[in-house]
Amino acid sequence: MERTFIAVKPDGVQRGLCGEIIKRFERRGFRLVAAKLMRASEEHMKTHYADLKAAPFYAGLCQYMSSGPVFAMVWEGRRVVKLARMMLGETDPAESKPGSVRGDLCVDIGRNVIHGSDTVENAKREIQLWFKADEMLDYASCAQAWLSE
Ligand code: IDP
Ligand code: MG
Repeated sequence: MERTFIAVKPDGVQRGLCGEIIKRFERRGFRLVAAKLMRASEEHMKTHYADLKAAPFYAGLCQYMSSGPVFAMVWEGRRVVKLARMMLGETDPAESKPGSVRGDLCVDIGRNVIHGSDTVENAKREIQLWFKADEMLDYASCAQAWLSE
């Protein structure tokens, strides 16, 4: 079973979108294994976005991400990394289809309300960065038998 790291960014938390976003992942059939509201430091965000170090928006991005509470989550399910990215939409809300989180809930690439890991490998790295092993819960979901054949 695959896991991915999803975070409601500070703009999403401030705009009251945590519930809306959780709802979408729950009803798709994914299982929440960890969640916490936290204020990330700029250092933490620099590590998280290390691959974007050379981007012109890197400094502003790390400031924005540490400017208020982030709702960090780990979701589990079959092909969850890829399916979650589809649910997020494109990085730029203007390119995101209606029905996606970014296509429905935001307008600006610099305030695009949600983060989701882009590969299984990055998901592992990000989950380790944001959560300790004992913050993730293993439990059986009663829906599991009805989600896949
Ligand atoms: P992703 O979040 O869809 O994976 P990335 O390319 O990994 O997109 O970029 C990380 C984040 O950096 C984006 O979600 C967005 O918040 C921000 N970002 C990306 N491109 C731009 C830009 O051109 N201007 C401002 N912010 C950007
Ligand atoms: Mg990315």
